[in-house]
Amino acid sequence: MTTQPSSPLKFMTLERHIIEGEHLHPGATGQYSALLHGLSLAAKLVWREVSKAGLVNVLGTTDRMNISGDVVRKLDEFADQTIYRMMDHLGHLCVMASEENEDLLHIPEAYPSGKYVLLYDPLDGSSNIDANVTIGSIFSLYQRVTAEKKPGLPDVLQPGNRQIGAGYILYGPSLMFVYCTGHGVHGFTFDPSVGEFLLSHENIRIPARGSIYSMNEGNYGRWNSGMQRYARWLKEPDEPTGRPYSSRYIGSLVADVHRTLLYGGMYCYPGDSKHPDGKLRLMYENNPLAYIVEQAGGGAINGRQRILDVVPNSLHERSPLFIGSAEEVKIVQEFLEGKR
Ligand code: FDP
Repeated sequence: MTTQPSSPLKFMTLERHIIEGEHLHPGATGQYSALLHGLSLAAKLVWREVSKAGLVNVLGTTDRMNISGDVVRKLDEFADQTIYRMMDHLGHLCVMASEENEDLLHIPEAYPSGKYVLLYDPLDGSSNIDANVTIGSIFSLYQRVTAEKKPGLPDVLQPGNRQIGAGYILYGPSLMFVYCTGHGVHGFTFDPSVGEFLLSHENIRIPARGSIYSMNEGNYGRWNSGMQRYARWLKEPDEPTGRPYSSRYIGSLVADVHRTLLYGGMYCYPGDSKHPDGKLRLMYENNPLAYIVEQAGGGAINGRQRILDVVPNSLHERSPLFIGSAEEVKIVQEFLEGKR
């Protein structure tokens, strides 16, 4: 006997999803879609390298330090160059900036220039690479704002609320592409047997509350009193508020935020007495992740204001980050403001 599925199976590839998204914007030229397609291709190329990391000579460090003073690992460099080379000749970008490079990344003169701007963190969590722990790439898209022939810093130094799209790629047990262009946050899992990203997480909504917290508590002694009170509060037993919360800290921001997006909870990387602005980079990490989490119904602040409203001063500036479920963000904010 043959059985019919009760509803037709719907396979949504990333490519089709991007094109359907384009149809929501009458007059769209397809340039923006081409950018997302380019990024998904770069993801596959980086994944190919990451997935054989223990087998070929791609683990370990180069002899370079990046602008932030971190040692550049071989895979950092590979991911950085792969994303740049994938995106430089499409004709849709006017300029790029990457966490690994001190200055703006201009489009070679031989290629046409477009109206979009790409910022990216090629390999986030890279200190985890050699231990085969989930890492990722993060990207952020803006529209060009300058009119001169050559694009410049104002095109890149835009507040996060001007983003027109953002996403991340997770190199974990499976390869995932999560993106948002203002119409929901959608996750795609790569199916190696067909070579396609398939929709696996449609319209992700972050739970309003959560019971997981994620932070590097090794820094506790350097936190201010509000942050220390909050960290103690999370661990106090209290049934009505579901405490103590569980602690989870991978140490790859993109993976910690992905878990927070799916399960709810709170991720914090505060400033401390040694590093008042914390560790994370506003333009390459905080802004794109804040855009995604807000679009999924959550929140993201730097302790004083909404991350997306921060006006950036420099390409590589750092900023504290408190990101997660909407209710949890309110609670941490109260602690930081001394109201608890
Ligand atoms: P990494 O240095 O390994 O690239 O911003 C970079 C980052 O990792 C984040 O991905 C991660 O969450 C954070 O640093 C970890 O910092 P700590 O080691 O201070 O916890």
